Amino acid sequence: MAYVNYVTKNIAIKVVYYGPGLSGKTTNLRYIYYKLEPAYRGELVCLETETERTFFFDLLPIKAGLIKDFKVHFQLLTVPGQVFYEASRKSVLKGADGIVFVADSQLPLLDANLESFDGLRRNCLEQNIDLNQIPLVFQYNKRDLPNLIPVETFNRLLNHRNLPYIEAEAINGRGVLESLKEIARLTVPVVRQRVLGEPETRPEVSDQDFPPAEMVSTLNEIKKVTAPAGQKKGEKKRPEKKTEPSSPETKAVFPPTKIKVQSIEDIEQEIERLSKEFGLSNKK
Ligand SMILES: Nc1nc2c(ncn2[C@@H]2O[C@H](COP(=O)(O)OP(=O)(O)OP(=O)(O)O)[C@@H](O)[C@H]2O)c(=O)[nH]1
Ligand SMILES: [Mg+2]
Repeated sequence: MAYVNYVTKNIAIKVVYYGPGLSGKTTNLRYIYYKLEPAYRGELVCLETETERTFFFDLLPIKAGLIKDFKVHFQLLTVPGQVFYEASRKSVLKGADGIVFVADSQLPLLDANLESFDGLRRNCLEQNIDLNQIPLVFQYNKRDLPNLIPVETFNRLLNHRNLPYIEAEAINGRGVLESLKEIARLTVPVVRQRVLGEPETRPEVSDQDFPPAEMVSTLNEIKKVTAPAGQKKGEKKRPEKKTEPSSPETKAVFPPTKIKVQSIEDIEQEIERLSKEFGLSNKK
C-alpha cells in the first residue's frame, strides 16, 4: 500500500521487479537510472554479492510528478532471483503497489520463469497481496537472443489476466521505460482511489502525466536507443560495463552506489537515508 505523508504531501509508490535469476531486473533499474535526469531520481543502491548478483535488493527512488498537490515518488526495487534468496524476495514484496515480472525469454529457461511466477504467487499470498488484483506488467526480456519463448506461450502460461506485456532488450534499453510507464499507468489510478478516495472511474494517468515531459530527454529518443554496432552479443566487453546502457550521454553520470551488505540494519539505514532525501520516511 502506497505510503502517504499528508504533512509533506508526498506519496511513495512501491514497484517491485520480480523474476528468475539473471532475467535482467537489475539491468532495468540501471537503465532507468542512466536515462533519467538526476533531478528526477535518487541514487541507485545495489546490494550485491561479490559476483554482482543481487543479494537483497536494488533500490531506485524516482520522482514522478503530482497527484493533486501530492508529490509522487516511485520506489523501484528488484528482488534477488537466485532460488536460495526466497526470504529476501518475500520481504521486498511486502507492501508492493505494483509488480513488473521480468521473464527471461530464452527457451531453456521456460521452467525457471514458471517456477519464479509460482514463487511470486506464493509470496504474494503470504504478504496478503492479491495477485489477481495488484497492478502487474509482464516484461519478456532478452528478445535480442536466439531460441526464444514465443510471446503467445508466455501470455498463455503467465498472463491469465490479459495484462500489458512488453517485449524487451533491457541490456539495450528497449522496453525498459515502456514497462515503467505501463506499471505507472496501472498503479497511479489505484493509489488515487485508495489513498485520496477518488473514484475508480477516473481516467487512467495520461502520457502527459507520466513520465513528466522533462524527466527524460524525450520518449521518442529513448525508443530509438539500440546497441551500437561495436557492442553486439558475443563480442568482448569489459565485464564491469556489461549491464550499462550504451548511449553516449550515460557516460557523464556517476555509477550506481554499490553496497556490500553487513547486516539488515545497514539496509534499513540506507532506505531511511534515501527516503529522507525524497522528503519521505519509511515508517509505515
Ligand atoms: N542478451 C541480453 N542480456 C541481458 C539482457 N538484460 C540483461 N542481460 C544480461 O543478463 C545478466 C543478468 O542481468 P541482471 O540484470 O543482473 O539480472 P537480475 O535479474 O538482476 O539477476 P539476479 O539479481 O541474480 O536476480 C547480465 O549479464 C545482463 O547484462 C537482455 O535484454 N539481453
Ligand atoms: Mg539483480
